[in-house]
Amino acid sequence: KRAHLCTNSLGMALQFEILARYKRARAAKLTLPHFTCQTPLFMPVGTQGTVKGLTSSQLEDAGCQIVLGNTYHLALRPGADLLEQLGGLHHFMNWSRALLTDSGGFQMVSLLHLADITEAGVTFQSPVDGTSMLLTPEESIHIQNKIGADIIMALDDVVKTTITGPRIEEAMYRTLRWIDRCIAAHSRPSEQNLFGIVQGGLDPHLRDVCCQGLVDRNLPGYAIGGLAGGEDKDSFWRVVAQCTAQLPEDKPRYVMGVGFPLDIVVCSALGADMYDCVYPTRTARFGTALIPEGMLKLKNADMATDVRPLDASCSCMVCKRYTRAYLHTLVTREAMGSQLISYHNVAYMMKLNNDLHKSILEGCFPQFVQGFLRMQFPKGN
Ligand code: PRF
Ligand code: ZN
Repeated sequence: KRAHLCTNSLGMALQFEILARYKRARAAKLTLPHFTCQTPLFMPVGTQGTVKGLTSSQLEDAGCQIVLGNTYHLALRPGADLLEQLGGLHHFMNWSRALLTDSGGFQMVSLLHLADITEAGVTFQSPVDGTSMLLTPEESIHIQNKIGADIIMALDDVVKTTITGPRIEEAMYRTLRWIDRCIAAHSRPSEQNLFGIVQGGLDPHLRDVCCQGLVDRNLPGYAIGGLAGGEDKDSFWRVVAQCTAQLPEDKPRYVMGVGFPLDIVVCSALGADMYDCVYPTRTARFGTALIPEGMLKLKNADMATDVRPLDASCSCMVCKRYTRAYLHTLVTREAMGSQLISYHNVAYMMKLNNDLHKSILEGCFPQFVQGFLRMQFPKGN
């Protein structure tokens, strides 16, 4: 059932066809080895080979096109060799659509404060037995080759955008040195697409050097990293705007760690195509549903007697079957509560993707953005 992809001499395993534009925004068809996707595209995070609370078939029903996995978590459990023996992550989780794995460094640094970055790679204390382990760019790529995702990410040196000084510059140049080690280590370029990651904090010069350096490597796609880490919105959007202007038109652009609906709409207007974040599923587990008006807190007492669906404009399984009152009763008491809200939230994000895609195709992107903003900010702020 694999899409036939023509692999060029540089070994790309994707096609990116822009179907329509509205100024900088693009609606595209992204053909990957396991699935043909529409952009703009949000990818739910399935850290351990599962998007928390949802089965593979529910993800499919909800319209999900790419699921994200993490190299670090999958390498610890079940382990890369075992995954490879069991037929790769697609087979293991019985997911026939596309997968993307992140390289692992960012997760180690953000989850384990024990992680230490040197030129060799990221050193960390194993949470299994406490021994010191080193994830090099080569090792990250070897593991990702075994996991078998459609898109694999380069190992990058990520620092918080809220710090300043020479560490930002060091991390950007190290990310550029590591990309060559990643490219050299990649053993399946005709089956898996290696994306480079732009770093450089909030410094336009460093972002410029990094974009240029990565574009010179002619990769199948590019990510904008190091954002969504507590910087103000203005700085965040400025970096995205600069990077999308410098990255090639004909390759997908992925803003990492971004999943607030408003950010997705703004970044898509700025020419970004792909996003991932734990937000929609994490906020569901805390009892919050995403709706066109913003956030609906199911724990609130006024939900107890509300017999409306979560979102009257949503046609997902949850909105067709259940009331807010029912979900209010389940939430935080029954696992099913967070599962149903997660399902709706993923469906909501997929509908947002689809609305963005369609509005760009139909030439009414500004009207869509206006309508979206009016719903989210009725008072105009
Ligand atoms: N790099 C990697 N993964 C990431 C990020 C990054 O910069 C972000 C943004 N902070 C989220 N996930 N490798
Ligand atoms: Zn719904």
